[in-house]
Amino acid sequence: MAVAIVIAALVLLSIAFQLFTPWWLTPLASNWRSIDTAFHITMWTCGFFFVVLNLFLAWSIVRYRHRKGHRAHYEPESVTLERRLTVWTAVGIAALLAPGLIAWKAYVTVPKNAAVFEAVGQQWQWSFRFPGRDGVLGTVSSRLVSPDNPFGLNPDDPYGRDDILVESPEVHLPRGQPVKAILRSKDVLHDFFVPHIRAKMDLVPGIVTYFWFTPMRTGKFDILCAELCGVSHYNMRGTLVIDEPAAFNAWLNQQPTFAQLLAESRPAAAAVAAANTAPPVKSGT
Ligand SMILES: [Cu+2]
Repeated sequence: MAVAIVIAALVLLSIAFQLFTPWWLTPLASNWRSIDTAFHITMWTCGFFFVVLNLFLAWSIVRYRHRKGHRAHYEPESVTLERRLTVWTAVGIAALLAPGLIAWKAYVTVPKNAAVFEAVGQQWQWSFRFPGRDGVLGTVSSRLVSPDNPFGLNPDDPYGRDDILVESPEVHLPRGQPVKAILRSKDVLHDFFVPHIRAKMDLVPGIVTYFWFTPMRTGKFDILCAELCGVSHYNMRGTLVIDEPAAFNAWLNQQPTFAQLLAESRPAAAAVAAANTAPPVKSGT
């Protein structure tokens, strides 16, 4: 009997927690209402069956408790019952997965007019790349990553010369413009997550992943890494700033291109090389 009361209390507490929790979805800042819809369908369906099944369990414990003169009916197998359970479970899971698949297809079907940016993850920071005037991101290789070329851009690829490199965890995007996010990792698994955008996708070393979204309102939103990626994983944060298009263009124009960074790093590299080859200065005693 006590177990039945505990189960019923757990159901009531769970319902109360759902109704009064302060931890709910952040206000939506993108076009992905379909992801919220899929989330709500899943949550209310699971919630309904959670309540019904647990109350049925509590009722069964009371109804079929041990009493003198009552004997349990022993039935180890019931083919009919198992068949019904299998069929209805399959129908239930398919019904739960279907809306998610529809939302997912829309999430990775990039519209033709989408702009592009790249988010690069490494332990434990974000950096970003835009394609520059030609609209095409230059080719990259992890073999080319160095302190002077942190993005691993191919210096011989003309498409990469005008690429705009943002070596800071703050990235800006224009409001109202569909954008394709291309995701790349330099080391381990990371996950690009902006809760307000409903954007979440793994960065997998060796492959490039992507999704798209349209920012719908201006503001500052947290970028998080949602994949446990090492000791400073908790600190792998960034900021997504959604600007009006004019303010976005002004910000983008202030960021350096790969060609500019190369021109800056070459004299510096030459100076370092010259310093290394100079004879060591003797201490004067
Ligand atoms: Cu990470």
